[in-house]
Amino acid sequence: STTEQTFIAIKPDGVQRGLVGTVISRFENRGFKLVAIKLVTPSKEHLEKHYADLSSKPFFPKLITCNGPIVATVWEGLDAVKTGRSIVGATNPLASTPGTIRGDYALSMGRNVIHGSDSVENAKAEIENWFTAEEIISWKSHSEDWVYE
Ligand code: DAT
Ligand code: MG
Repeated sequence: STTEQTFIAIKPDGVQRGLVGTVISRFENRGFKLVAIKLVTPSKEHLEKHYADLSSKPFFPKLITCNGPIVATVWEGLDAVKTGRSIVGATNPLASTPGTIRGDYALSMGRNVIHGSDSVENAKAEIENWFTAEEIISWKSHSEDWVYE
């Protein structure tokens, strides 16, 4: 549906490299609506919760190491989760197609610039983990009738 939401975060490497505007532009340009955004330096506990599914992986300690601010965002639109993942690209940037964010701006797994939710269910949980209900803004975009027929 056109009100599906996904959690997209620009990771510390993306923030450091000045890719915040680029990432936001790609989602805006595609037609998605920004409904939440903040710059935040997450705690280890917060990252542990975010990456809980991966707690048994050998690279988990690295994942939950706080190495600077991230930009947390929520985007709304048609098929936002799946389309968001296709904008993000494959987990390993070397396997990401040019035209995706990782395929255009990254080379290594631990520096892959961006996070995107992988299912509607996980998106809901991630949005809740990063934002309060009041931080999710409901608004009507003037483009809506021109993005959707
Ligand atoms: P994605 O970010 O594409 O959803 P994921 O959820 O499987 O991928 O993993 C989360 C992050 O963990 C990923 O963006 C980069 C890191 N990661 C995943 N697999 C890895 C691996 N085999 N070695 C090192 N880092 C890895
Ligand atoms: Mg993932």
